[in-house]
Amino acid sequence: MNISEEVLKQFAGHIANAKRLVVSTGAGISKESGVPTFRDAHDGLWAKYDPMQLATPQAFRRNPKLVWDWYQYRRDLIASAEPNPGHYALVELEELTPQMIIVTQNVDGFHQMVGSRDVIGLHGNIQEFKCFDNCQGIPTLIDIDALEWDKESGPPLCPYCQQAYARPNVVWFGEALPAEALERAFQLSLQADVMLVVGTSGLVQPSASLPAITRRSGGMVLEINPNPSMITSIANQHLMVPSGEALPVVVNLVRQMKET
Ligand code: BV8
Repeated sequence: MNISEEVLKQFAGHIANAKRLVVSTGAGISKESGVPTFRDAHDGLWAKYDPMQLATPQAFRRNPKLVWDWYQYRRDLIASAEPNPGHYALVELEELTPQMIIVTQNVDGFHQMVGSRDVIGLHGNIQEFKCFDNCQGIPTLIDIDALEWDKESGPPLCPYCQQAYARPNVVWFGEALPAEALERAFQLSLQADVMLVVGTSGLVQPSASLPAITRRSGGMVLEINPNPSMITSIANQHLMVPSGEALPVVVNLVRQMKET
């Protein structure tokens, strides 16, 4: 990693001194697990589709099988992938900084899988399913493993209303984020003295506004992303390194600083 020890120590020092640390993650933290990010070109059959055109209620209404199959493809990708050293480093960081919270845009469930204790999922969970009409309340969760249906035909019908289809329990473009999760994320961003932003392009709102909230309320924004993003211009410091490499090194320095 061609970053000087001095720069790394400065970056880690801000985190070691944080009193109210929020870590905001995007698809980039799962890239080294082999899970393509939203902006990556998907391969094969899905290469010709733009995720932005598929992750919408309109797309699902228009062609439920196409959208259902795309999510099945992504669930298969996630099932064959493993959390990477970046996810595990955040578990260690949580042990060093107990009040740390992770706010993630990701739907792959990797933070929860590796044992991060306090994770706010802003965009839902690709492994969960609900009734498209939320016929029993918001959300009407469905256990599709308990259902029998012709898997080639696309989504099963909701077993409760038998009218609407089952759909992934994720937030689509044009849909509101879960109110409680979003409110908590806003409050935490307001109160944070340090927000560590890892692997997000900062393009998707309202999640992308969280670092600016921290900055505006006097907090510090630190970024880990091998590329510039929409967050970079408001970051106090930016490590242009893949998170799977950077996070273990930074967290190890934080540990040394806290132990001295
Ligand atoms: C809403 C779940 C309102 C589904 C996703 C202003 C305010 C509010 C809304 C809007 C607004 N402007 C526009 C909108 C509408 C829209 C929006 O933001 N559009 C954008 C694109 C212009 N927002 C919405 O529709 C949101 N809804 O606001 O509703 C409302 C209110 C009340 C009532 C009704 C409606 C809903 C947005 C949520 C969409 N769902 N996911 C699914 O996954 O299928 S978003 C999805 O895309 C992901 O969850 C993720 O959030 C996003 C992708 O972003 P990233 O995670 O950043 O990933 P990306 O690929 O972009 O970038 C990856 C980064 O990683 C890159 O920077 C790369 O350099 C970096 N990287 C690569 N390798 C590594 C790495 N980093 C570290 N290490 C590496 N190795």
